[in-house]
Amino acid sequence: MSFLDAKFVQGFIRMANDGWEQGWHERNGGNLSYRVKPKEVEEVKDCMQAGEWEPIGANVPGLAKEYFLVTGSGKYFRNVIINPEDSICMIELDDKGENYRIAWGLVNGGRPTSELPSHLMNHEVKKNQNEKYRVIYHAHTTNIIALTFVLPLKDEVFTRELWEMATECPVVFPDGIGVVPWMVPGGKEIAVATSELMKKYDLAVWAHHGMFAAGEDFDLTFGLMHTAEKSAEILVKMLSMQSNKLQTITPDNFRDLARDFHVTLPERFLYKK
Ligand code: 2HA
Ligand code: ZN
Repeated sequence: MSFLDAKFVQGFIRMANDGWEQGWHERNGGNLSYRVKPKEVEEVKDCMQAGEWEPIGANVPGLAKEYFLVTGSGKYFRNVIINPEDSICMIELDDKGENYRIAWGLVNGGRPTSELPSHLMNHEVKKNQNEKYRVIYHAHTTNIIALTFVLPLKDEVFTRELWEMATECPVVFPDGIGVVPWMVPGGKEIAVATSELMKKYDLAVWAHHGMFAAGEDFDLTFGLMHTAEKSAEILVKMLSMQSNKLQTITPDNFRDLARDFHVTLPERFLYKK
């Protein structure tokens, strides 16, 4: 089978293009990675080659010898659908989880996403918790970014405010959402901070920058990003109309919802305002 015909590659390309169409990927903004299943690696093994080993910039022994499909550093989400072999690549990790090499793609040169340390450290945390987690997605979600200028940068506040703006939110992300204060992107420090939050949540806000989402497949991960960003859009609209709510979903409403939808909503998010 040709590499681009593989179902996981098609799913990756579609998700990248969906993100572009949402307006979350100006220029080379954002990045996406997928931890490839062994049987999927097998499907495309005839298309692969072995590039030079390069350092990851983080140690991820829990991901040793795994393969990832990732967007390229400096590449545009806008171009993924028309020129995937130039925009994305498949990488293989070494047996220590310290180096990677390119097995397919980036035909005109380049490197995997500048946020590779964050992606891989998040993958390692999620894989340890649940083998089914395979997707890490970083997007420059406009309304979430806007809110990081006006809301306190606290997990409790972002979680509660986003939950209140759309009834589906506490069902879609019952564990809540974490917030990383502003940090220099691309390095190990922000990767460590994000992966710490990923131990508790599937979503992390990067103040004044964007969001990271983790999930089991492309639909769930895109849907999670989309749901949180849509809720942020409603909050931005509401705050633009007037700064106080006339009515809202109350802590007791959330408790009733939790019971009927069989989700556990931590009480620390249901604080009295
Ligand atoms: O340019 O989004 O965080 C890619 C990024 C860096
Ligand atoms: Zn970014």
